[in-house]
Amino acid sequence: MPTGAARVLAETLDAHGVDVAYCVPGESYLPLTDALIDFPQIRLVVCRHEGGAGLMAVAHARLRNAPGVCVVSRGPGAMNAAIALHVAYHDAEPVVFLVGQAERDRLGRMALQEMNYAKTFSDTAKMVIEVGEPGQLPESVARAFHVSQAGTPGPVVVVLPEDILYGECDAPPLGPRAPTITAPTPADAQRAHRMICESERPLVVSGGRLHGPEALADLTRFAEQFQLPVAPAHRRLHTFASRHPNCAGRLSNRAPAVQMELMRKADLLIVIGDRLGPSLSQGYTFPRAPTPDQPLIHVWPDPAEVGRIWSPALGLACEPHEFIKAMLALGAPPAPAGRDAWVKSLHETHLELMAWDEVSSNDGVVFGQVTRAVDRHLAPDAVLTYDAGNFTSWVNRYIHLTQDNLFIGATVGAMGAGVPSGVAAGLSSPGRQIVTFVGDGGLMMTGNELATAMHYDVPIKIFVANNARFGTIRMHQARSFPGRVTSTELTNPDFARWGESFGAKGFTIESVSDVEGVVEEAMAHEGAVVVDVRTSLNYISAGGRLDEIEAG
Ligand SMILES: Cc1ncc(C[n+]2csc(CCOP(=O)(O)OP(=O)(O)O)c2C)c(N)n1
Repeated sequence: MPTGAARVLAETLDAHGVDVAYCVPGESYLPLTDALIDFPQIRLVVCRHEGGAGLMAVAHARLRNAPGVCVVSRGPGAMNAAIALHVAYHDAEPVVFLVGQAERDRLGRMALQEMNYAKTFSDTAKMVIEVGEPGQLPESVARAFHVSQAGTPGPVVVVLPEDILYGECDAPPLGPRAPTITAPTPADAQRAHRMICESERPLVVSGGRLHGPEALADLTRFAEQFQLPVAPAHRRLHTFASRHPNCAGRLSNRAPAVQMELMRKADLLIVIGDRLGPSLSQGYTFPRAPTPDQPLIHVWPDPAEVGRIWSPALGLACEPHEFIKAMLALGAPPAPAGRDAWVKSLHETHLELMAWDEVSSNDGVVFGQVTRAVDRHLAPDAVLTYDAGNFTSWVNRYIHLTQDNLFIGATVGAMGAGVPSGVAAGLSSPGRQIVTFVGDGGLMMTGNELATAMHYDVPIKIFVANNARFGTIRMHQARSFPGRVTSTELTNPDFARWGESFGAKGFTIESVSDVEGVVEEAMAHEGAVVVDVRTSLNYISAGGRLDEIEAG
C-alpha cells in the first residue's frame, strides 16, 4: 500500500540511524519537516543560515565518524550551503545534503528558485542524485549515504522535487548498505613492516581518518612498540597526545622552521589516514610533490588518491586502522640503534616549541596568553573547534591535547566554520565541554549561530581573538606590500554585549592582568560564554610579529 513519499524518506533516514539533522526550513520541502514530527528520535536542528547548518553537518561527521545530514531549501538555500559542500569535499567528510527542487513539470521554465544542481555542484559534490520518481526515494537516499562514506568520503547531494515529496511512494524504506572494509594485502603489509623496521629516522603522520578510541589507542601502541615518532596532521591535533614521549610535533600549516628542519631529516614518511594536502605538506615540500625526498608509505582508503599527487614508495589503499592492526600483528623487532635518539630529539624540540615564552605587547593581549590559560581549564574529554585565521597558530602551538579530546578545524581554511562546529559538538556529542576559538572576522560571518546554541542549550565557550582586522590578510599585505595598508580594518560590535544580547554570558579581556581571572570564570560558567579578547595586532601569529614582517 502506497505511503506518503516524505514519510518513506523519514523512515529511510531513521533506518540509517540519523538522530540529528541540521536545517533551515523551506517551503520547498514542507512535507519532510511535517513527516519528521512523527520521528522524535530524529532531532531536526533549525539553524539561522544554511552555511551554518551545512558546517554543523560537516562537524557532526567528524564528531561521530558517520554521515552528517543537512536539509536545505532550493536555490538560495542551496547556494548558502555551498561553503559546507566545499569544506566537506576538501576535508573528506561524509555529508548528505537533502536539497529542495522545483516541481518536475516546471523544470526548465526558470521555475521559482530552480537550479541545475548537477552543474552547480559538479566540482564540490562526490555525486548529485536527482530523484526522478517517488519510488526512487529510498534507494537514492541509501546510495547517498553509501557513496558519502566510500573510499574518500565527501558530500553527496540528493535533489528532491517538491511534487515528489507531496506524492505517494510504493517502495519500502531502506537501511544502510553493509560497509566494505579494506585491509592491506599480506605482501604489502610485509613490505611496509620491513621498511618501517629498517628505517633509522621514520616519521608517522596521523590523519583525520583515524577515528575513535580503538584506532587511536592502536596508533599509540604502534608508536610505542615500534619506537616511532608521530606528528598529528594539520588540524587533526588530537590524533596523538601532545605530551606523549613519541609525539614529534604538529604538522600544522607554516610549522615552525626548527621543527621542519629536523623532520626533513626523516628517512621514511608513513602517512596514515590523511590525503595530504598543501597545508600539511608545507606547500608541497614535505613530502615533496610529486617525488618525495624520502620514501613515502601512504595509507588512505582510495586507490585514486594514493599516487594522485605524490609518488609513494608504497601506496596502500586500505582502511588506516586495518593497516595499523596489520603492523601490530606482525610484531615489533628491536628498533635500529639511533631510533631512540631520533624520537627524543623530535619530542624535545616539540616540547620546547610548546613552552610559552613570556611575551607581552603594548597594543593588546598576545592571544597565546589566552590559549595557554584555557589549556589549564580544559576537561579531559573537551571538544575544541576553531575557525580560520592567524589566531589558530596560538592554538596549534600552546594547547595540549590527548586522544580523549576531539579537535575540529576545517583543513581547507574556511572562515565561518568555528562557531557552527562548536554548536554541532554540543548537539552531536552532548555533555562534553566545548571550546571554540574564532577571530573577529570569522565570528561576524557565522556567529549568528550562537542563537542556535542558545535555542538548544549548547554551553559553547567562544573565545574571540579580536584584533579589529582581517589579521591574516594584514599579515600577507605586510609581506607582499609592506607599508601599504588597505581593506583589512574592521569596526566591531562590543562582543561581550553582543553575546549577552543572545543570552550568553559576556566577558572582555583588555589586558594581560585580566586573562587568568576571566578565563577561569568563563570556563567554570555552566552556560554559553563569549569572551572578547582585545588582541595584539603586532603579535599577529605565533610565528612572527607584524613589525618584523614589515621590516622584511
Ligand atoms: C570564507 C572565507 N573568506 C575569506 C577567507 C580569506 N581569509 C583568510 S584568513 C582571513 C582573515 C581572518 O580574520 P580573523 O577572523 O579576524 O582572524 P585573524 O586572521 O585576524 O586571526 C581571511 C579574510 C577565507 N579563508 N574564508
